[in-house]
Amino acid sequence: MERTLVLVKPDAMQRSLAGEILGRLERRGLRMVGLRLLKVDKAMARTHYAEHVGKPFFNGLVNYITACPIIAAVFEGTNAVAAARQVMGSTRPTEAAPGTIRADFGLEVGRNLVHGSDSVASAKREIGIFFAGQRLPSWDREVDPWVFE
Ligand code: D4T
Repeated sequence: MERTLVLVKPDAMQRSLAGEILGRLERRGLRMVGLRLLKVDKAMARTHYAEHVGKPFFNGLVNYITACPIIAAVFEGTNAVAAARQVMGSTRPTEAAPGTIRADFGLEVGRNLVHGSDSVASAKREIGIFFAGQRLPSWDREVDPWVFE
C-alpha cells in the first residue's frame, strides 16, 4: 500500500475541474486520506519544486502554483504513485495519452492541471510539506457505510 501527493493546480481550480480530477482518482480505486484547500506561498513553492531551482521555467512555475488557492490531497492504494500518474498522463499534455487528465483538459506544460509525486520517496517528502504535523486518517478498519450499528 502506497501513498502519493496530488495537487489540483491553479488552472484546474480556476476552470472548476477540481471535482472532476479528484473524482477520476477516486474512481480508479485510490482512497483519499488527506485533503486541504490552501494558498501556497512562495517559500512553500520553492521547497516543493526544489529540484527545479535554476531551470528556465522555475520562476514561472512558482508564480503559477501560488496564483490562487489549490487543493492538496493524499491518495492511498496499491502502487498509488504510478496509478495516480497514469490517471494524470505525461507532464506535457500534448504527449499524454487520450483519456488522461492532462490530455483531456490541457495543452500547455506550464498549465498541466495536476501534480502527482514521482516516487515513494518524493511522496513522503511532499506529504511532509503539505500535511506537516497532521495525522492522516487510516482506512484500515473497513466500515460498511450501509450498515448502521
Ligand atoms: P509536476 O511535478 O507538476 O507533477 O510535474 P511532473 O512531475 O509531471 O514534471 P516535472 O517535475 O518534470 O515538472 C514540474 C513542473 O514544471 C512544469 N514544467 C516542466 C514547465 O513549466 N516547463 C518544462 O519544460 C517542464 C519540464 C510542469 C511541471
